[in-house]
Amino acid sequence: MENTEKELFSQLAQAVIEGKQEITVALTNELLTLGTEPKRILDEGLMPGMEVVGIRFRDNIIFVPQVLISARAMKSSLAILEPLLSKSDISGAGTIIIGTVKGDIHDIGKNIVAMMLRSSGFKVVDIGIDAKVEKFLLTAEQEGAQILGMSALLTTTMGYMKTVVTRVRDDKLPYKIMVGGAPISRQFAEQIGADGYARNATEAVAMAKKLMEEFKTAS
Ligand code: B1M
Repeated sequence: MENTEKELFSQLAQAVIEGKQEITVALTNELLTLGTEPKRILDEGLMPGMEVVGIRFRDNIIFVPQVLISARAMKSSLAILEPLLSKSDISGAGTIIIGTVKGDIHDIGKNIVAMMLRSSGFKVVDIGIDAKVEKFLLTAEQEGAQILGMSALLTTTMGYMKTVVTRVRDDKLPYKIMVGGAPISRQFAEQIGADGYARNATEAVAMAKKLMEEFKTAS
């Protein structure tokens, strides 16, 4: 059983690398039928596959069209896992607005973070990609949110996070701000004045819980 799982994880990673959507879906369903936890399918099959895609893209072995095909395959599997990972949108844990910042269209990591936050009982309002400061603030006000979560994957877009932080502080808004994404570091988060940084979706859940406590204490 363990061997079968291991083999299927490796086939799933390979299917993402090759952008084979139907195989990705079939392997995801096969693992679920075996009783594999959805989070393990994500961590041990899909993510290692996308990691290889990133390395090959960086090294000019593959190009944007291939990356898009891999992203599409990964997303089709995430669509199956999402309802299993996400409990409910209506909960008392608090409300988080999440988006990929202006100029940036990468959303796979953000979607995973949103999914994991939902599975931990938060209400998550996803404002999508290329999100401007006005969108973050308007949605936060409409939803009565406590936390703003920003994702960026490009060194050219990460700077926009500071625009949002500055606006929140200048307008004396109460929101706690959490940032993440491949080029983001704890040091960068501190430098721009964000309240928290998370390296991955698991850390994002822990950080959101911490910030929610801080919000309650401050208000
Ligand atoms: Co893009 N791309 N891309 N790309 N792409 C990167 C980011 C790059 C590092 C690739 C490389 O060169 N190795 C590089 C950036 C270089 C840099 O800035 N220094 C790059 C580039 C250059 C570009 C374009 C400029 C390419 C071009 O057009 N010439 C272009 C930019 C478009 C734009 O945004 N304006 C572009 C386009 C694309 C695609 C559209 C083809 C596609 C995106 C599809 C999609 O998202 N719908 C794509 C992809 C897929 C990638 C790579 C290969 C994979 C990203 C990914 O999905 N990773 C990426 C290489 C890489 O990152 N290694 C790359 C998997 C995902 C699960 O991880 O997003 O890191 P990640 O999320 C993690 C953590 O970061 C964290 O938790 C997540 C789960 O563990 N996290 C948070 C993320 N957000 C968080 C928020 C939080 C907390 C934690 O709190 C709120």
